[in-house]
Formats: sequence, C-alpha cells, structure tokens
Amino acid sequence: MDLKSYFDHRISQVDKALESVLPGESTLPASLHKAMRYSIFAGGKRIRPILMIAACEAVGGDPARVMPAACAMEMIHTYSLIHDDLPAMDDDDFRRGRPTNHKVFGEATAILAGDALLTEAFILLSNSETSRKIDPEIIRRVVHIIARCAGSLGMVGGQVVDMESEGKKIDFPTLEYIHTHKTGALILASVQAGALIGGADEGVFAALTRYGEAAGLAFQVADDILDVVGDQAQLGKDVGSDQAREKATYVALLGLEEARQRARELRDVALTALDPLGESAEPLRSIASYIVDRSS
Ligand code: GRG
Repeated sequence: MDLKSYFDHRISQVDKALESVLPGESTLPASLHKAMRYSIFAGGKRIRPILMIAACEAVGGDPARVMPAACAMEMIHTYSLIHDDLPAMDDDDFRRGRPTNHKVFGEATAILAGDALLTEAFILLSNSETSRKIDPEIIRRVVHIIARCAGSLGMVGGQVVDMESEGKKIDFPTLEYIHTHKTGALILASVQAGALIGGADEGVFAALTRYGEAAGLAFQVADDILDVVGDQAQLGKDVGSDQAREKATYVALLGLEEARQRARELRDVALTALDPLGESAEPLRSIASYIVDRSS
C-alpha cells in the first residue's frame, strides 16, 4: 500500500479535527491557548492518532468515530514533549523543527500549556459529543486505558526511571522497563483504544495488544538508533543528545547492529500478531515496517 498517501490523508484529518477541538488563539487566556496550539501544530508525525485510526479500521470500525480519542492522544503526547524539553528535564532547544515551547513562551507558560493539554484530552474524551458517538462503557474503558498508560504506571513512570538512570550503568530489564513505559505505553494505548472503539472482540483485542506492545517498543529502539545515525534537519530535534546525557539506550547497551536486529525482531512480532486479521489490517502492517525503517 502507498503509506505516504495514507499518512498524508490521515494527518490532514487529524489536524482538521484538532483545529476544531482546541480553543482558538484569541480565547482567554490567549497566551496559554497560543502556547498549546504552537506545539500541537508544529508538525508532528501524528503516529499515535494514525495508529488509533488504523486499529479501528483493522477491526472494521468507522475511523470517524475514533477522532476525538485520536485528538486526545495527540494532546497527551504533545504535553509530554513540552514537559520533557523543559530545563528541569532534557533542557532541549528544538522540537518538531522549531524552538521548544519554553524557549518561546517561557517556562511557566510551557508547564501550564502541557498541563492544559493533558486536561483538555480528558474533556474531549468525556464531552457530550463523544458520548453520542461511542457507547459509554467503551468510553469508560478507553479513558481508563489512556489514563493508566499516561500516568505513573505508564509514561510518567518510565520518564522517572529514565531520569534516575542517567549517567548510571543499567541492566537490560531496566532499559526495557524505561522504553515500554516512557514511549511504548502511549503507542499501546493508541492501538487498544482504536480496537475498542472499532468494536474488537476479546480475541482480536488481545492480538492487537501484542501488536501495540511490540510496535511501541520498536518505536523507541528506532528512536535510539536515529539519535545516533539520524539527520538533525529531518528529525527536527537535536541528535546525539542521548550519548551526551549518558542516557540508557539500546544502542548504548547492545551496540548499533544488535539494536537494529532487535528492532527488526520486534517488527516481526508485531506482524505475526496481525495474522488473524485480514486485509483491513494492511495499514497496521505497513506502519510496523515504517516504525523500524523511518528516518524521522
Ligand atoms: C515529561 C511526563 C513526561 C514524559 C516524557 C515522551 C516522553 C516522555 C519523552 C520524550 C523523549 C523522547 C524523545 C522519547 C523518544 C520517543 C518519543 C516519544 C519521541 C517523540 O515522538 P515522535 O517521534 O514525535 O512521535 P512527533 O514530533 O513526530 O510527534
């Protein structure tokens, strides 16, 4: 399949939906809404919303129904990037090819823009329009999955262990804990939410969970590799920063070739998990390969 056209089409749908759900730049407090929109519309790959849409399609669901949850996921992801870039964490100057949020709006506004994006995500998941589109029990499960994957047992927990591991020698299980939580959790939640909203039965939900776990970990292994061999202009952020900060990465622990091999193995696990699904899972198959081969 033509993945580029698929991505272009889905990105424009997600961007249109985000445009309509986020408060406008002149809505008070204007400085806060400007900062939120600055990072949301800075040109991310939208891989999490696209995975959610593709998982919904894979189980025969209507992609339009997943859009509020897809936007909510992108808001949570963007909040995490804004906070990750802060001086108290990674202290990065560039993200998505632009100066980071705190460089433009100041630290306090950047913190609050992240807080507001996280909160806005749950407003969107629970508003009356979403309730009209999705069965209340499905919404409850989706909210639970997304909140759990974003919180202390998911992404935030992974971020904490990542920070505590800087400059230390860590073992492989700790590295996998960091990667599956810091990055993998939101990717898994995206796939699971798409599957649930699309109407997956328990068997297909379990298969897509295996896909999401493997794809999520593969995404971070590829990210580790790109930090060493990637192109700064294409990535839109600084490269070489993992090594500079003595971060625990697959490349640091296994070396470049073994890390590449691990990424390919994870892609194959993801593809095998999709065996029970038919042609409708083709976008998910292409995305698994893209995650490993991507250059940005
Ligand atoms: C601060 C609570 C909190 C969590 C931070 C997401 C995260 C956890 C840290 C970001 C650090 C980082 C660069 C992790 C590597 C994987 C990753 C999440 C990359 C960024 O995601 P992409 O490549 O970015 O999907 P775009 O800009 O395309 O959306």
